[in-house]
Amino acid sequence: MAPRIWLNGNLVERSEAVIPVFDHGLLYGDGVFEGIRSYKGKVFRLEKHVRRLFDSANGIRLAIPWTAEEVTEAILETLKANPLPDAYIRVVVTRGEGRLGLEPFCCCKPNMFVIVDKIVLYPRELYENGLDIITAATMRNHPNAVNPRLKSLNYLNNILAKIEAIDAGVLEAVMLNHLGYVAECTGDNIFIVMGGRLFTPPIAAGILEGITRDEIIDIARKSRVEVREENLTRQDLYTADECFLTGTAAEVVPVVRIDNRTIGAGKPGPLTRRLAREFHRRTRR
Ligand code: PXG
Repeated sequence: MAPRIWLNGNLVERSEAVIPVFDHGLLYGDGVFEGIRSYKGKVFRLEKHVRRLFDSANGIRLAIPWTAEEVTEAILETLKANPLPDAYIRVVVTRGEGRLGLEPFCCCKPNMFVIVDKIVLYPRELYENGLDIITAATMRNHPNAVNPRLKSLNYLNNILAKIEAIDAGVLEAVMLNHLGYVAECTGDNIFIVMGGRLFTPPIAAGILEGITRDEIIDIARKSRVEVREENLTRQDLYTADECFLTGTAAEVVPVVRIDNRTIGAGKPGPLTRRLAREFHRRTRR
């Protein structure tokens, strides 16, 4: 069955799901989005994703003309129309159609759409063997520019870092912030294990407050693993016992090489495996 897209209140065929070329989401990347997953037909942490969508919109002074309940309903309705056991849900709200020129408030009606599809970010064997990543020269957005906490439609900065990764023959890149500390990867948060403790950069390092990140912190603390949100340097990554990435699409991905330095034993570590297993359990129950 062809996918059906929710567009401004209607479920339409893919060929009819079109956005005008004068939409500022397209002209200027002026808009926000969410990437959500469902497992066995049940949406994981839907409330948190909807809240973050509204927080992102608020950050760019975009008033979503639907309530949080209506957005939630739209997501569930689209999922029902596209029955996939494990789905990826993309919610996008653009500034809407306007004139040429940056002025956002001439766009009087935001466009919103919801796509339900499949997503595969990394090949299956990488979850067993671990990922090889690099540090990108492109730095993460300064928090006083477009704050990385906003999931905006303007991901070019991260795309530039992703291109660096691809050029280097790997799949992902870690980005540093304006102070040179580790921020996050292009679409995932980063964690390391050192001496049995879990470390991850704080939100103030200029990162997206990942919903998977929160989940992993919670799982670790509940199993009495000490978690520290601290500034990390590249050298901290190189000397870590274990390293892994977290994200809605990627879930928990072990990292075994960074800038050609082998991390720990060069294979996914025991705490990484344990946290990944528990995360898997939480998403499917
Ligand atoms: N950092 C960045 C920059 C992200 O874009 C994460 C961290 C992880 O956050 P969550 O809340 O997902 O744990 C993200 C999330 C996609 C896609 O289509 C990207 C993300 C999530 C889902 C899909 O590329 N990024």
